[in-house]
Amino acid sequence: MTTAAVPLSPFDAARLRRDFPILAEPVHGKPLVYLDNANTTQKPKAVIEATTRYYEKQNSNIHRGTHHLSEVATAVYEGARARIARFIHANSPREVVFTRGTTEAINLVANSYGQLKVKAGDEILITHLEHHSNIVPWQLLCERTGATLKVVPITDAGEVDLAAFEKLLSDKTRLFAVGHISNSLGTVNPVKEMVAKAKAAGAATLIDGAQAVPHQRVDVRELGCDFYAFSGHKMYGPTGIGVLWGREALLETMPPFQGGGDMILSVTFEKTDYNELPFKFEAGTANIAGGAGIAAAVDYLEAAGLDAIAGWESELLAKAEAGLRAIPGLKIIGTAQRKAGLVSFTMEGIHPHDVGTILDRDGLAVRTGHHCAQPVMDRFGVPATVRASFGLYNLPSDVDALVAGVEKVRRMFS
Ligand code: C6P
Repeated sequence: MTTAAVPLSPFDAARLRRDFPILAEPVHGKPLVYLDNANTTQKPKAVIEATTRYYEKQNSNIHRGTHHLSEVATAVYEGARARIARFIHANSPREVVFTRGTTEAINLVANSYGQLKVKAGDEILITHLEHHSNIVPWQLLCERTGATLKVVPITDAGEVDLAAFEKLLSDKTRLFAVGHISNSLGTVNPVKEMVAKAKAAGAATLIDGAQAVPHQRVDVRELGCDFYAFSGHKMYGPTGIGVLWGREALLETMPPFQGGGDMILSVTFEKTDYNELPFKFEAGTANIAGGAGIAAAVDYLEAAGLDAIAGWESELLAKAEAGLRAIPGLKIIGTAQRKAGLVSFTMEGIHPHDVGTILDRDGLAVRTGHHCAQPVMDRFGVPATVRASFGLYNLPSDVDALVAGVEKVRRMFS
């Protein structure tokens, strides 16, 4: 079965694809069709080489050695921080805190900002679209402080109900946390507008950008938020490294998140003085190789062009949705006006896990399950969906393979 003819732009995904060695590895004897990019992306040679180069030629601990290699490693890591700062248009590298990923970045804010500002009677506002990483840290904070978690409902299309959002904002709202792009439905939220409204109500604002940074240009100053979190491994970089960007003035006021080496200036048993930004929030030995890798990933993304990537992926999405819609019994979950990078769907009478297992035998990697967004599944009355998510190296032929594979599943079960 072929999909509806959708014209595709001249973005050279086929050339970029050759930069990713794993995409040439067969799976179950079939060519790999990798459509699980929202989970984690594959890594280009440039990223793999940057981390290998670090271990082969630059490895040492940072910030605490007078010897040559320590200076080299420090330059690699701090160079990566400066690269990230330019990439997201931060005012300064001091605003870029390295974390293990989005999850740790959000926990950092929930703990540190939470300790500073949130008390009984306050409210934390999130939306029904959030990933568990942008729900549970706030629940924990509410349990600790006696604050209340409020949730903005979503519509049947999977868009945030903006009228309800405005009603839920009040002078009790201490912080508003929202995903830039939903990992379960692909909805692109109007975060700039929402942040402006939340700020006008006096709330601090956090954007979970895990699903946005690999797919579109992000300018934290233009967005106007206070915090922005993302993960290296979803943007063609390594696992185990991510970023919390925060406004410098706000970060300055916040207490440390974890204690240990590197986050201090001086320690006595009576009193510890904390290090300056951003080191105050980075206790213990850093993921230095991860820094080398994430900087290479940023170079790679910018060379490919974020606008071109966004355009290419939205064409793949349109082609996929057109093809999938033609399959009897298939329902797309999440039909927002603005969607990016992924399509979630169910099939009548067939469990998503069966779909995923059968596709896998043909070399097709999709994710099935609740996508760490169980409240979204509950909202749509489904236990799980099948999710195909796109990256810059996906080709129209990958979409054809997906649609053909799903049609094959339908025929097997009918
Ligand atoms: N979503 C997915 O398949 P970490 O694990 O910290 O790198 O990222 C967590 C996270 C936070 N927010 C959003 C919007 C996300 O999509 C994710 C990770 C993966 O959708 C794994 S559950």
